[in-house]
Amino acid sequence: MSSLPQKAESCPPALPPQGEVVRAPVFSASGPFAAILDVLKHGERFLVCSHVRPDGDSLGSMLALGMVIQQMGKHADLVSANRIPLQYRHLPGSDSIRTASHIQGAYDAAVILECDSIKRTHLQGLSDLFLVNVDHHLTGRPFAHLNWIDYEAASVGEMVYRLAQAAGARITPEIAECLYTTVLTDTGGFCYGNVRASTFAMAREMVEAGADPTAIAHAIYFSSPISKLLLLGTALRRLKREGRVAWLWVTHQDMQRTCSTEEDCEGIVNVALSMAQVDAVVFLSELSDGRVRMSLRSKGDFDVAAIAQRLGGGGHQNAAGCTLQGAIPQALKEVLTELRGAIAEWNPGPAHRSRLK
Ligand SMILES: [Mn+2]
Repeated sequence: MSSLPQKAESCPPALPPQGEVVRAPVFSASGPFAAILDVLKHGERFLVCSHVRPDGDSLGSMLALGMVIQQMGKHADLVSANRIPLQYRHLPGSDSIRTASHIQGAYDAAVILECDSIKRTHLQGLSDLFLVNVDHHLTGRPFAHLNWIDYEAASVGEMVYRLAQAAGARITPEIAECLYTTVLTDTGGFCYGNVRASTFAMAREMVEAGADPTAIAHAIYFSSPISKLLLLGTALRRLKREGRVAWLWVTHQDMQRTCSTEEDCEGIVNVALSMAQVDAVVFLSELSDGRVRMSLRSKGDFDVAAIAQRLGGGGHQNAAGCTLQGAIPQALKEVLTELRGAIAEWNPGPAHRSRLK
């Protein structure tokens, strides 16, 4: 990879307006945050993309960053390898996201959100560009020319918000809606272990800036097509529990029978996690190419990111995933071996122990 351009080091970061409470990294005189801001200030044309099968955080972050770049008087192309899932098509500007598998054209930089590698975007042609990596996954990696990975951020949208503030962007109702969505979805509706007081502070600021929490929650959580619920029913009939671990799955045939798509698999794993006395759940779905997609979820300090990573994937402590070759029985066997081992060795922290009874 080529070295960092000179101009990225030359300019100090913008200071936030006086009296405003902003987190420490914004004030850092050097480091990736300042360099990224500098790249945005000096460049003219940007590509903004995220991971394959985009979720609320990737889409909300892409759209918000695109709008911030536009406010800076610059051009941003938003590209995704997959179409936008139904529940996110209400997001302002969602029709400006182009679905493509190849990147063409000249850009001053490509900002890659929420990815641990170029590969995770499923986009060809990125490796020739100057790459900026903004991520918050435990399994995040410094694969780009500039890498800003903040494991503490509840969503990448929270990081985009910090960039927007430092760039002096106005948080319009449209940007607020996109950023609120990133926090809502990446915390599982303010339920996961990544929720901090600062998460609510940001949510509040987004609502004050014009985000409508009821309308957003309605569009995301109460607008499922019937195919999704029929698929959920199929998965729940297969639900198995063994101690603190539970699992369920759907085949490609199930999806055909219920007229559902891979998109409809989203969220099934969380329904299983709602079970009492279960701390880890895996949901498996057969992809059209014969591979098996796995979604892992956990409660408290039980870490499924480490398990996903051992199987070639990644993610967060409470939400992770990977894709395996082969059939469901084999994939299930592999992941259960990992889960059983990890549960047996797990030493829950005090907060979790009180809930184990
Ligand atoms: Mn995220």
